[in-house]
Amino acid sequence: QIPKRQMAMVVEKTGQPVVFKEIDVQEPGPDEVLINIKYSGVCHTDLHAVNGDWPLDTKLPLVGGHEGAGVVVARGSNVTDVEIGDHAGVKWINGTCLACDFCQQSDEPLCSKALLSGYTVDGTFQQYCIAKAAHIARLHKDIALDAVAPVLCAGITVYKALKESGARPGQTVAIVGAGGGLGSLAQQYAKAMGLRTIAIDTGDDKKKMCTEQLGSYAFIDFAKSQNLVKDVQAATEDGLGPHAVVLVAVNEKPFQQAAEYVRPRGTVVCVGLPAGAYLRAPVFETVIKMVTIKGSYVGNRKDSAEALEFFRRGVIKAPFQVVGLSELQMIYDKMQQGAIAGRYVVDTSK
Ligand code: 8ID
Ligand code: ZN
Repeated sequence: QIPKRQMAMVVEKTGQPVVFKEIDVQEPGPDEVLINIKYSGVCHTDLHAVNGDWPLDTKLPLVGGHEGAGVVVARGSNVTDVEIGDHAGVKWINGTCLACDFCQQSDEPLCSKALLSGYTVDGTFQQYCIAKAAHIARLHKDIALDAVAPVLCAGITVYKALKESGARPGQTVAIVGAGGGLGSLAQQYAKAMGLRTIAIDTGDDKKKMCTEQLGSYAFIDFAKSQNLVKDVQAATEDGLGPHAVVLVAVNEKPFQQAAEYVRPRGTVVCVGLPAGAYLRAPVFETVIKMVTIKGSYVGNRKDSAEALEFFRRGVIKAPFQVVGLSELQMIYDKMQQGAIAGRYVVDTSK
């Protein structure tokens, strides 16, 4: 009952609108599964892929998407621990070699042979998607497939970044880009982990969402602030700044401000990937404040399972809107303008 043809959103040429068209359904290889994707979140990474603005080439033509939740409909001959009918998620890390130095130490995202869903292999903006069985996310059947989709990249990524920040319960973390997909989930994970959050983004809709729905105790509008560094520090009880900063904005500027307002001994975690951007920090303050600046890249299989378990327990609730897969270009246009509060999820049946 698996069809031979299906609908998909295809990037035919970088920098051009995506095309809604019929394509072949692929067959899984020996170590792969075929997943009937029901819903997929739309991440800003998908827009970077369409724009081709990263120093890493995509395959072309490309089916984007890497936050796909659905049902396993076929499996390869070597796959024994996944059943037909199981619910599963396709993540950014589609597969890795499982043998290199990094894979052996559960740093699979650092594997040089990693296959990237919706970037170097076709992703989840189609009805049937292939993934390496070893890396699929296992989803309990009581989890709603639309709501969990954004967790598969945004959730896992911010959960890992918060762990990498070293912030401990009771401490304060600034979330920069708080109104977007990663940012909205970051506030929810931080809250569940016992952290307090300062949200930084722009606009009254995002302010309302961050402070009334997502649990941040302060919101700083970067477009209105006259002195962002001072305002962020002033938002902490003792004025010394947040213990950690998680940067999920898609702009270079905030990456050049964070080290200035982070607390002495604090950690700046870079997650957002603005095209062509460079980090900048004053050497003097970085040294005498003993600041740590680091990057964080998605999560390994265990981070993924942990992030999903937080969600299954019902402690992570982030706003999302569902539209048909055929409306993907509209989402990209809004995302380009920074006009999305939270996450869009596409329904692959429409
Ligand atoms: O593993 C990783 N490191 C990883 C995983 C997933 C995604 C990295 N990413 C990257 C994406 O490729 C993208 O570059 O994280 C970035 C954010 O992805 P997103 O959350 O999916 O993007 P979004 O929904 O468009 O949200 C971005 C937010 O940043 C705000 C915007 O207003 C928007 O709400 N923002 C911008 I643009 N400039 C800002 C600034 N100066 C800002 N917020 C605060 N200060
Ligand atoms: Zn993503």
